[in-house]
Amino acid sequence: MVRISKYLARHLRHDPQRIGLTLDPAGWVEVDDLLRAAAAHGFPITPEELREVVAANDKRRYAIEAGRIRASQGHSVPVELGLPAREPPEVLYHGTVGRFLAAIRREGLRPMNRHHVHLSPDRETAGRVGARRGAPVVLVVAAGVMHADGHAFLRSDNGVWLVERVPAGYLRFPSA
Ligand code: HQG
Repeated sequence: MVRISKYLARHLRHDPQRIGLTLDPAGWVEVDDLLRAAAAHGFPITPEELREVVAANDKRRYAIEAGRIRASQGHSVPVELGLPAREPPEVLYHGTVGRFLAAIRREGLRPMNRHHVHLSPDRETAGRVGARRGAPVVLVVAAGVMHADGHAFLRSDNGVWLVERVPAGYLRFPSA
């Protein structure tokens, strides 16, 4: 399951051309085309396996609709997910690691290789995101104030909050 999920992430978020796929402007591709392309490139996936990965994925990374599939967020290729802008909660969280803090204090949060900065609705989730890279550090984002100042917030289908950047002034860093 994890292997298939990573394969989907690679080809639905980052490198569809590698297996000859083209995503539509909103990131969708026909399920049949995906399965054919994967098989032709030495990674056969059955329709049952695909359904299971999509349904069982704890983070709901992928959505299937009307015979098509897309990644819910996290793209590096240009896609327009068509998510409505919404009012965020007063506070959101970002999980990172200590070695990035000096740059983040200087530049704020930047999307790096993705389209957006990813923010979590709670500390625990942010902690897990940070822990992918080492001892997690959780930053508190003054999302309500940012929104009032005119920054647009989107929420992906799987509950991740997305924003273009977070200027350092809206961040609270842990003391010590
Ligand atoms: C850091 C996973 C230096 C930022 C997770 C992060 C999430 C800076 C890294 C989702 C910086 C980017 C996203 C700056 C930000 N200077 N470093 N100015 N601004 N950073 O992976 O938020 O498994 O692109 O703190 O669970 O870690 O893909 O973002 O450490 O939901 O579904 O640069 O990815 O979900 O890393 O993770 P990422 P992220 P999936």
